[in-house]
Amino acid sequence: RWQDRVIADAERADPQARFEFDLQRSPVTHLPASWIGHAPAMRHYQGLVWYQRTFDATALPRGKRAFLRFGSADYAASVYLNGEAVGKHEGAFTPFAFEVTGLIRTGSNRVTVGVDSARTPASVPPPVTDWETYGGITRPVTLVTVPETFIDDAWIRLTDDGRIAATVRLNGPARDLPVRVSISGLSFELRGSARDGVWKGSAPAPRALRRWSPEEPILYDVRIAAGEDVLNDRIGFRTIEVRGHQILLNGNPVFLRGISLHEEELGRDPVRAITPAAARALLSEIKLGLNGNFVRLAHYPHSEVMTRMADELGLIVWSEIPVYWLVDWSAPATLDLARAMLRDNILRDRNRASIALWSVANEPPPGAARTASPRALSGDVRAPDDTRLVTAALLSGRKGKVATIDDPLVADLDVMAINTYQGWYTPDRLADLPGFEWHTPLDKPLIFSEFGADALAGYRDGAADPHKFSEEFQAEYYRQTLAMARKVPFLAGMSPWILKDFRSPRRQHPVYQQGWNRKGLISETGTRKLAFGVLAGEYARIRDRP
Ligand code: GCB
Repeated sequence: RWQDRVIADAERADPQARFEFDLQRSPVTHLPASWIGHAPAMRHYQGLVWYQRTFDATALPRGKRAFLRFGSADYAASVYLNGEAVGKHEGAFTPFAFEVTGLIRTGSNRVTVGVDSARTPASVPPPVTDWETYGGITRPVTLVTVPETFIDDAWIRLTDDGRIAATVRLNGPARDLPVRVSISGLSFELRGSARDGVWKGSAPAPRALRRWSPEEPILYDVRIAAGEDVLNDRIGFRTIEVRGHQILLNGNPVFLRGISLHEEELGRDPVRAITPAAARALLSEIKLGLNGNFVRLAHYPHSEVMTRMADELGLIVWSEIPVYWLVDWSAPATLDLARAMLRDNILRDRNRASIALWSVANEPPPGAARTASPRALSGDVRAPDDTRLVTAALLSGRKGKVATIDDPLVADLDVMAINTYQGWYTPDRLADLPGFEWHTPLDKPLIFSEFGADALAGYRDGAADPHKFSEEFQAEYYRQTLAMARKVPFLAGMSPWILKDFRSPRRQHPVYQQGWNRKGLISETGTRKLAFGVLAGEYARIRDRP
């Protein structure tokens, strides 16, 4: 399918020729998109789809290099240009780029991509998840042209001791180029010369620097120049650290008033097309509607559009890789894959001030064998990024009304995080929830990274003891769970499950779910349920307390 030929021409030239395929006469679609956006019947298709298009390129000037960059492809992709294989990638949520300098032609070029959405138990994530697999080329594809030696990576940040630091990595034959980092509006500049393709520099942050925060999400225009290459970015500067059981933003304790979010836009038929407008609509519900300052981007790295919008709107972000439920770690390649995802997520996003937490796992099942891999991942974070906190969403032990944070992984984390569903997945009465006690032997901050209950928007039940799936039940569940949360002295934040009802093929209750997980505080079309107001009220109270 990736041959560089026009099938109709081949058939005309040789009337005996027959092919199993003809991509040039296949249905046309617009990318980025997911299977379900191509055709509703493809919603649950798990397997291979071929894409092909031609594009014109002007002659690549001497000394320039060209790359094909994919924002993401779900789940595995093989890329071909003009009949030649250029590379493969596994993992649905991180970007990848292949060099095509020697292959790109002046004039017409043919790019062919096979995308396979099927996963195995050793995939990350494994086949069973509680969300939709949006197979396809779900984020933009770009042809990037750069100088022969270019800035491959530039990490610009504020350090805990008040300096602005830059690490710049070059790719190409010139290893010792002059490097210059400047921040407009601050008359700040760092200059130096790369050694063997790497340059590190720092200087005290100017007094005039205004730190990024949810209240003042200030971003600066930063210019990074090395040799002939220039990168421009918009970057905020802040510090995030832990002291005892507190999280400190810019040195001050902050309580994370958040909610979880899947990468799925509002509307009756989402296709996972995260435009700036779609991201703004979702994140504004959190920031303005819920009085929030925090979002857990579950359960995988979201589109760059989302993290950039969080920077702009002022929301602290939890970012995670899809180490979810039952990953089969028996093949060493699986841990390598998860490590690559974590690294690529960090490299993509470490200039985003909004991101405060890297999460390495969600509800890994108990057992020594499964702890080893998340533990290795938590150890990986600090080398590429020592300016953020490491966490993982775990389950707790329980005896009667005492819950104990006893997962051995917490010892490796900066911030403990617990998913808890008492009163929804357990027979506990809602009125008993405030009587729960939380224990931990460690002096670390805790986030309730999930709690929630399903409600179908519009299903109202005015009885004294409302039914599950009613808006009243969900609202009461929130009231009682929040009453429990208020009594946890080491609680530093929460991201209940979840802002919006989201597609999940495993949620098939014929009346209440019909393919949607209904734990949203808003419906898929944005209707706010009663519990929305309960959480918004609690967050206003926390925000305004002296
Ligand atoms: C969880 C999972 C999340 C599910 C949620 C639920 O613990 O982390 O992915 O969607 O519970 O609704 O059961």
